[in-house]
Amino acid sequence: MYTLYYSPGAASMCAHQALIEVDAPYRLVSVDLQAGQQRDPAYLRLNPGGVVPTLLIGNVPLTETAALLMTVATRHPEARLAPAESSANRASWYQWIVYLANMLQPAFRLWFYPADISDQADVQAVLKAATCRKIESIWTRIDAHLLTQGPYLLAEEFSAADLMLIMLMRWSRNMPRPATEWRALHQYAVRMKARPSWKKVCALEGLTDWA
Ligand SMILES: N[C@@H](CCC(=O)N[C@@H](CS)C(=O)NCC(=O)O)C(=O)O
Repeated sequence: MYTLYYSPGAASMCAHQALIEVDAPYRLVSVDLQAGQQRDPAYLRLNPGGVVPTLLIGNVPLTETAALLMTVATRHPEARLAPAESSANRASWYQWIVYLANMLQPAFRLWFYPADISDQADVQAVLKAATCRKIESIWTRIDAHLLTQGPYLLAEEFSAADLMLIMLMRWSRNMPRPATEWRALHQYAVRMKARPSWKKVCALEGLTDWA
């Protein structure tokens, strides 16, 4: 039995969608980020960083979105969210998840939480502008990849890496240039949003803002 500590649309979303895809029994626990519940001492014992998501596997807490995603995919091989162990796609799968976790997700962290770096409004403005350019350059790279090697990150093989990408694309919806303004990314979003697991995770998390 899994327990996912989540907040609607936050980094927990792709792990939630993965749990739906693998059809595993799980329980959701809401963490109200606005109310600061992520800093409650009881929650910090599970996730010392004070962020969502946290996944309890039995009673053992696991943190870091990419780790949750890879763990759920690997524990449920029949759902085929992870390519076969020794396949070439398995290596690409690690590469894409680590790329998204190392390069794109931290850029979004700076975009949404510039106060992590500075309390000064002018510093935050410069940081956000630079971060916006960084995120857009990543969309350009992924768009070019999908254009020639799509339709998914691993060509014909849908995987957990796609769950992470579509979540991160959704985060750009209110940015000056959302990810869907890139042609291949737009088509990719249409494809990904048609998945029953996407519709279900949005319904369960009450998300109606990226139809
Ligand atoms: N590296 C962490 C980052 C998680 C993260 O930044 N989560 C955000 C929501 S998307 C959060 O909990 N923010 C609340 C806060 O920082 O107070 C992960 O991948 O799990």
